Amino acid sequence: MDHAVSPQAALIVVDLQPDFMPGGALACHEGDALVPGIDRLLRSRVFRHVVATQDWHPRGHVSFAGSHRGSKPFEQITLYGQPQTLWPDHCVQGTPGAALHPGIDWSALDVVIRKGSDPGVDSYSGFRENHGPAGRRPPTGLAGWLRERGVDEVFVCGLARDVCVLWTAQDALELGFRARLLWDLSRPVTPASDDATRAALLAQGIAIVEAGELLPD
Ligand code: VGL
Ligand code: ZN
Repeated sequence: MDHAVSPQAALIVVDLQPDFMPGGALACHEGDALVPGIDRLLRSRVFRHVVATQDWHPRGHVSFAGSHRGSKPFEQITLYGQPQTLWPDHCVQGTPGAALHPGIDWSALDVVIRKGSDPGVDSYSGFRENHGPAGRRPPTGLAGWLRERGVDEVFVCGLARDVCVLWTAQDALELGFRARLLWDLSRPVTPASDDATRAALLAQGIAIVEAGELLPD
């Protein structure tokens, strides 16, 4: 049967972890609404290559408001000369909130990229940390993993649409992959950001697609 997904395309499921869902430490708006759709997409086996990223911070991580005396969650500080949002403490290594979401059948998953493990650096994108020495952002190895498998196109879904999903799609494009964002299979931390997210994607040539376009009828 003919459908829209090339065998050289990968699905990247970003940070589908309980801490980003309602009741979690850093809940996204309707953050659990995408779980059945992502589960269905994984079970459909339309992607030959499937990656998950996992936000995976040590206790006391620099991005945590709790690590900065007198600071509150969602405040901005300057870190390495760049704005850094301070988040509620979240996705602490080994805690249930940091697990890959237990409501998903992960059996089609090929690889998990853990990120944000450096205590002093945040990592929104699955491809590169936010900061690094000499202005270079250290790679996670994901680009090489994809290239070695002949992948030239990625579809990004998960949480959060305005943070890690967006950064992952933008890095994918910058690193030479065609990139698309699965809008209905992502949700934002800040719903008011959606217009800006759409505009950024449009300006950069990252197509917005819906899961229904990928599944065979
Ligand atoms: C995320 C903020 C902090 C995300 C991760 O997954 O979008 N956002 N850490
Ligand atoms: Zn984080």
